[in-house]
Amino acid sequence: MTSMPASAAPSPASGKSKYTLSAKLPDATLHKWLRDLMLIREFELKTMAAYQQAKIGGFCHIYIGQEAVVVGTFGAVNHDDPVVTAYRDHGHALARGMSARACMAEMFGKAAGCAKGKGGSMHMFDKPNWLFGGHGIVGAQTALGTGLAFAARYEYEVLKTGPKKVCLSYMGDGALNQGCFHEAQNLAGLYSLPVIFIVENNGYSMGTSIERGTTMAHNLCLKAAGYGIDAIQIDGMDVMSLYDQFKPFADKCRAEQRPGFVDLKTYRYQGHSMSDPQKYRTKEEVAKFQERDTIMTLSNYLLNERKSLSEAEYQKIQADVRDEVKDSVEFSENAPVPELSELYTDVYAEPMPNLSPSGEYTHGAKNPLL
Ligand SMILES: Cc1ncc(C[n+]2csc(CCOP(=O)(O)OP(=O)(O)O)c2C)c(N)n1
Ligand SMILES: [Mg+2]
Repeated sequence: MTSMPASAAPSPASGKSKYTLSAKLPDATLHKWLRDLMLIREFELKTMAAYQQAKIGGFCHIYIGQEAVVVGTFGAVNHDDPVVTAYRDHGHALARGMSARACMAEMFGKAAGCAKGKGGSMHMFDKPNWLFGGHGIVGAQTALGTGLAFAARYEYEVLKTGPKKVCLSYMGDGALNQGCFHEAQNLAGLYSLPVIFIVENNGYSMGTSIERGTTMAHNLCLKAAGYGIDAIQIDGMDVMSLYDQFKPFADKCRAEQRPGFVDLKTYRYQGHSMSDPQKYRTKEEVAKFQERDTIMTLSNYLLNERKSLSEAEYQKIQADVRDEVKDSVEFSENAPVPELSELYTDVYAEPMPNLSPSGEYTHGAKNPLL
């Protein structure tokens, strides 16, 4: 699967744009979105190739088809709004600003990787870019997202050290059934925490379709209603219309410091992981979603409707992202593995005895929460 050349895109039906907020964004922003989408796609294609050559080990889940989700939702929030996600996380890392080198080297198990080569594909972490992982336990990250939102609201309201933030907590549709997620929603609703649970609803949890796995699959928003959480359903295949719907919702969650829930309909073109015979769906079903591919739709809009991008500029972006990803593979191949001594570091965050009743840490620092 390659990103489709713009020339293959159908002509727009009419001269009038169907987009609202996103159409008002500067050319540079939309061109950057296109580049990010194409970078993620190219990165994933080369990841698959490296995996097949056994240069990458462990579990590996490809994001192709879902790229619009991260590009459109990140575009609607600030860079210092915290983000946490599940294991299908390469796209989140790249769209947040992690270098292709740090992301690829992590999968190659090299010391230059974002988690020093100790995490692999499922554990992309990037503190400067406010990405708090990459987590392999289905649903577990929803509790972390709720905690990040608690911290953000505490900093804003109590400590008065930060701006009003909103935390984006991504999850797969399979996580809807995890107890942890329901506890997280309950606390978020009860304490009014600014966390947006974004369900990347690609229709399948491994080989189980959403209809076979969860109640009210036709209207997931009803699940959030039980926790007093506002919810919306968004088509996540087209980055611009996704942004148009998500932006006001995220703004409201930030302004009111309230949680939100988004049923974001998307689709993965590849299998669940690198070893998936995909017996549970048809080629026709995959093709139906590919007809609405976001790279095709956005490049078509920029080339033919908005006319802000030339065919040559489009080709240049394609060549640039190919170079960037090729460089990341070469870099990762040649980079050193972690030192043996690294086996014993980063195992525990910072081992520390319990807090003393007086509110002092045993090493002397005052606990700010007491
Ligand atoms: C608690 C837990 N149970 C089971 C698994 C095994 N498992 C790994 S991925 C996965 C499917 C999750 O699907 P979904 O949440 O829809 O995410 P997607 O792969 O579609 O992005 C399962 C069941 C796990 N990692 N954690
Ligand atoms: Mg899924």
